[in-house]
Amino acid sequence: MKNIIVTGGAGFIGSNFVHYVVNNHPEVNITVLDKLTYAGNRANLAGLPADRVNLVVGDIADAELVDKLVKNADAVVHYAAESHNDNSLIDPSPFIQTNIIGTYTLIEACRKYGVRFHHVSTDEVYGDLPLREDLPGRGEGEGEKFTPESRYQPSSPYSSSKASSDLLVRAWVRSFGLKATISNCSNNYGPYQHIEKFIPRQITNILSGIKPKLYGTGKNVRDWIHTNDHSRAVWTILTKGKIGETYLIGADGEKNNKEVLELILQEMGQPKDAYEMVKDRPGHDLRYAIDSSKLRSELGWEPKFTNFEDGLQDTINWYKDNESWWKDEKAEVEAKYANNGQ
Ligand code: NAD
Ligand code: TDX
Repeated sequence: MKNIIVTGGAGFIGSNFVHYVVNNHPEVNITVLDKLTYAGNRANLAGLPADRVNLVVGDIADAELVDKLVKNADAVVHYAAESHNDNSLIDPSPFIQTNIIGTYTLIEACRKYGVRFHHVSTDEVYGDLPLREDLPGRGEGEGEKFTPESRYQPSSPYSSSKASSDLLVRAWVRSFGLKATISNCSNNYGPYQHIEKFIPRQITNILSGIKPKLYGTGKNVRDWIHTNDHSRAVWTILTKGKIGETYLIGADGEKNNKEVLELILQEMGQPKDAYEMVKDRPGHDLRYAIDSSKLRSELGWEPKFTNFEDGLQDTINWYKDNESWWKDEKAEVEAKYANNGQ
């Protein structure tokens, strides 16, 4: 695998993967295909060697461009997406266009040229799980986590568009022999995450003198994984995964939103209750939890960033040290939320 295309490689997780490959696999050259939407940022690729990383600014739904690039590639690792649930509730249309039509465009080109495809997806395609406190036996039994066999029942326009794209990939594998794998990962955190997302929004709120905003009661649980662990998992699946298989990526990082916010406040020297409760997200998924035993036992992957508090502190430090990366966008992002009562 010498020449790979990374779609969405100027976004949060895609750019982390590009850095990971450049630093760990010197034989690989990367073409990043990214539209540079509000979520894409050239700065995320700064400092990478120009002879190994080439940024093509373009749309994954542009069939002509995609055909030209895929023709000369050994593999496509597909991260590009509209990725924010709250945005999908305001206007679903770009989610349908990029996540569904865009994925369709890529797999058609990969089918034509017999190119290996890895589809990066989310645990949200499986809908949500009951809170552990509401489970019989306090949730210690079976059936408490998502597995690759879990039923698809997405809740939001975002997650249903990702579910649609997963199903297209599965059908292209079965009907056309597309050489594809799929991964469904839990919530990522780390540097370079857009400030519309929960953790960076609250960190940059505190740094801007704005009170953090918690949706609803804060009981909703997310299963956090450091984005570096996600990148290593995707590389493992790309190189060792079995064609046609789905792998779930997670690091046993379940925490409710209130706990996460209190940790951020504590680590930033604020009182534990220095936040506001705001309007809940419509259709807000209750709990996500990943069973990643297939990835661990079959492909030998293990997460390395298992101390959430330490990873969070590093993330806070990164936003403190890189104000110029986020400051210009802060007012606009908060105005959009305020307009929505959040
Ligand atoms: P992001 O919003 O930070 O980045 C998305 C990138 O895709 C941006 O660089 C953007 O410019 C690009 N893009 C958007 N539309 C495009 C188009 N039509 N053509 C080309 N490029 C386009 O998202 P992220 O959080 O880095 O997520 C990346 C992928 O990982 C997504 O597929 C997402 O569903 C998946 N994922 C994310 C998480 C998470 O916690 N953030 C968890 C699991 C899976
Ligand atoms: O201000 C906020 N307050 C708040 O309480 C925001 C922005 C969010 N929340 C809550 C909603 C969620 O329960 O925090 C949790 C995390 O929210 P997001 O960061 O928006 O992530 P989520 O909706 O869980 O989806 C994320 O993980 C799965 C990514 O954005 C998706 O791309 C990925 O597929």
